[in-house]
Amino acid sequence: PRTIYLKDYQAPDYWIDTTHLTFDLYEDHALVTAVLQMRLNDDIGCGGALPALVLHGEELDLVSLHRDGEELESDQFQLAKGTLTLPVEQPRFQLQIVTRIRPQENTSLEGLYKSNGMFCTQCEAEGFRKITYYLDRPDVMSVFTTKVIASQARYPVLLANGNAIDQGELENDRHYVTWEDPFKKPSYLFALVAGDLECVEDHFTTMSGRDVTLRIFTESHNIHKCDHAMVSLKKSMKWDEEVYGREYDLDIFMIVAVDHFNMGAMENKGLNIFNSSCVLASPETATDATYQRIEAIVAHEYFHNWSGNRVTCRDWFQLSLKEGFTVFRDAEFSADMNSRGVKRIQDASLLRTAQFAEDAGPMAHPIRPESFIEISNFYTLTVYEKGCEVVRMIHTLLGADQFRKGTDLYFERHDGEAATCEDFVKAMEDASGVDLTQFRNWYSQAGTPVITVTDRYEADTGDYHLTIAQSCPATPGQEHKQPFHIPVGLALLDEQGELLPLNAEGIHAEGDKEKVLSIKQTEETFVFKGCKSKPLPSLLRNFSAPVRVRYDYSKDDLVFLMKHDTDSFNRWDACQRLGVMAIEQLVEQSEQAVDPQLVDAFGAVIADPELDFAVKAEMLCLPSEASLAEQAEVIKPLAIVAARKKVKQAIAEAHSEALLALYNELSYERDYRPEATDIAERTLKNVCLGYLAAEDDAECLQRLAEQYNDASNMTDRRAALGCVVDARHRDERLVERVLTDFYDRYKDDANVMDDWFAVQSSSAELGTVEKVKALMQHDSFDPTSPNKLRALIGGFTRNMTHFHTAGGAGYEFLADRVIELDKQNPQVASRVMMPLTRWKKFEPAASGLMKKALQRIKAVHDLSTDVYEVVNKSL
Ligand code: BAL
Ligand code: ZN
Repeated sequence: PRTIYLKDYQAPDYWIDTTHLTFDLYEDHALVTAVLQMRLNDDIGCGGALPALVLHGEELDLVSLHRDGEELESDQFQLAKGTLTLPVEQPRFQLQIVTRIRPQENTSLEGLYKSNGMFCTQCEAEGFRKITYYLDRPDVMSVFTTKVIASQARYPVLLANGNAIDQGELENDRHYVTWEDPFKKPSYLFALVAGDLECVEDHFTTMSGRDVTLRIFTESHNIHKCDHAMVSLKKSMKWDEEVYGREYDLDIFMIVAVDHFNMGAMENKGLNIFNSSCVLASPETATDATYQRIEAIVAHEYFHNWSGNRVTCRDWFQLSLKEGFTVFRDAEFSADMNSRGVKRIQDASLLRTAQFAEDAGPMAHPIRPESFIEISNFYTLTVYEKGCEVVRMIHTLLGADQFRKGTDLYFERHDGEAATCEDFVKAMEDASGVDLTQFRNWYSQAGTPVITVTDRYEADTGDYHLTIAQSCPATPGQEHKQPFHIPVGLALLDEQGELLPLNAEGIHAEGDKEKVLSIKQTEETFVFKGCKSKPLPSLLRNFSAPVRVRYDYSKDDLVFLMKHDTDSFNRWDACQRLGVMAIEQLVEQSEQAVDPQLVDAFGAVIADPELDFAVKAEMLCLPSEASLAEQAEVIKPLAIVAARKKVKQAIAEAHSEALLALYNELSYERDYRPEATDIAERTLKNVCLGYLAAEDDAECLQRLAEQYNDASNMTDRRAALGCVVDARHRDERLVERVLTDFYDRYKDDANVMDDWFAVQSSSAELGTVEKVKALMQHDSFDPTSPNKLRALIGGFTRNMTHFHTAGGAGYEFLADRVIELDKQNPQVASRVMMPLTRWKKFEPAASGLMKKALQRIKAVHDLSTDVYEVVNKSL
């Protein structure tokens, strides 16, 4: 396989002005006719001779090829693996290409395929080349017209991008619909759907008064689960007008839910295709977390209409241009719709747990990678979530008003174009006058920077010296890094816990109590005047940059911040730090007692009457196993699980009365609403339930069974199920009973069944490798469904107890699945193998066996580029 480099980017030799597609869909194949108006790119110097045209194409049967109406014989063009090359005689010409494809046999779920009897597409990043020969690259933007022809009885609904302009009936019970998308777009935004679907319809009036029809399509049995997505869509449309001044541009906006989908959702112009798990919800079948995820993803895909579709990416190295920006947009939207503090905590927590791990692993890459073998491997937390943080830092450094001027300028300059990350940063700079020269290092350098903070107080002068030093560990191919431009949110707390005015030279707006320091040097010192005693710094407030902070906080300091800090994120972070300290201590010396200071501090959080429920729930969650693993020098999986469990039990036992009182206070009957206040109460209630389940108390099983049985919504039922499965004094019969009951209730709901598999495979009690193997044979398990694979296998790889402690059997099981899956769906295969790539961080007993499993995968002949790249980079 070939490595592709950003530095080798060249503009295409030809443009495609218009693309007319006709799809004739049959039960065993589809015929695709593409009529392309081609034009030489005048900007490339070709010295008189016209360059040959090289089109991308994979897994296609070429039926015929015409150039300007004349059929080309097979000796007039060359077909090679992945390309079709033909000579060109005129700077403008028309191509007509007919290909035969087999959507029914397409298991990679890239291009055109079938899911539950319906035809659908996924073209990002390079799936369009499995539909027809084309210049399948994002800088080639074309106006598409699509005619879809199929059996009227089987596929009454025929959809494609844009507005429907024609439809009619044909012979043999066939019918057609023609769609026209007036906006130029790259092929990765193409979409088609044909199926027996129902839809819910609504309308939105845009800020200029245009009426837009909104439709969400799904199979008829799920039609009652579309309301939340529709509400979310309308909120998103309004928010984008209010916050960014961006209006929707077509007459219709459609979402289609499909069960078999590699990603969460896809922003195809006017026709978003969603993994059904990210669109369908009812109180009985979806948890609060699912409701919130749906709101966020509907918004994300909708926001792409501007940040991604109207302005797209020049090449795939620029993926973060659309993804980082759009994640930032959806995160701000969710913060506005829900609890801003909790949204920030959850996003920062995900970044620190999973993206920091990526940065520290063999696949580490900058948010704008410099090379790749397979672009599908770069739809990563780095490109998306760290990319979002980079955009957020620009927002922080510029301020909201200048940032908005920057986005206006960016959209104005690049509407209808394929742009680069550099174009985005330049627009921000030009609109605001803020110099972002050094800031660009965030785009080109991988790794998680570390800021090390030291301080000194001079009692006689009242001066407080704060020194911030930065460094960044080496990452593959990047030994030494240039310093980053880092916004560091800061406040200083006095002995009473009040914020002090920040009076220091070089800091504008003296007297402010909160400040974002703009750090550019390897080391910088600030001297704050007039401090009556040594202040306690609150650092990186609101997680102002994606960095690690090293400051020598004592436990007393952390308890103080938990109580007094006005920044929700730092208050939560103080809890996490204290939790990490206590658990790490037990990982090293398991026989020690649990730190009483931590137990008391958690008691104070439980009892705090002032604390907002949503933040309280977050603060009471101990650091996750994954987060503890990320922060460990050497990962000792079993010791982490045991230590965390011991701490949780100690908190539960010490505060059982208070936890029960809070649980009871929050357990009252109410109709389900996915509103922030209700979600906060349910979350806190179920956090309490989790602690109560860790108690040495026979009543607890009774309570779990009651909550499970009486739950009026999935959030409460699912929380109880999780607790029953992993309760301290499990009752095997109760476990069996609730799992069977859950199955019986929801067996017809594919998305809930995903969770039924995940709850078992991820369980420290149930999820043995034998159990997972048995579940793979279950009637409800579908090995062709990415959701099922992610639930069962992904759940198992998150299961620290059984994945890592079966004498290597867990790793061998995963290697077998990867090898098997690679033939079927390389994208999913490459994803599920990721946990093995972290082998170097594990204690020797695990590490050697993980490596062996990777070596076995590497030895397989004919690996996909997806798996090949990951396995080779990790060994
Ligand atoms: N573009 C792939 C799916 C998403 O990020 O929206
Ligand atoms: Zn996206």
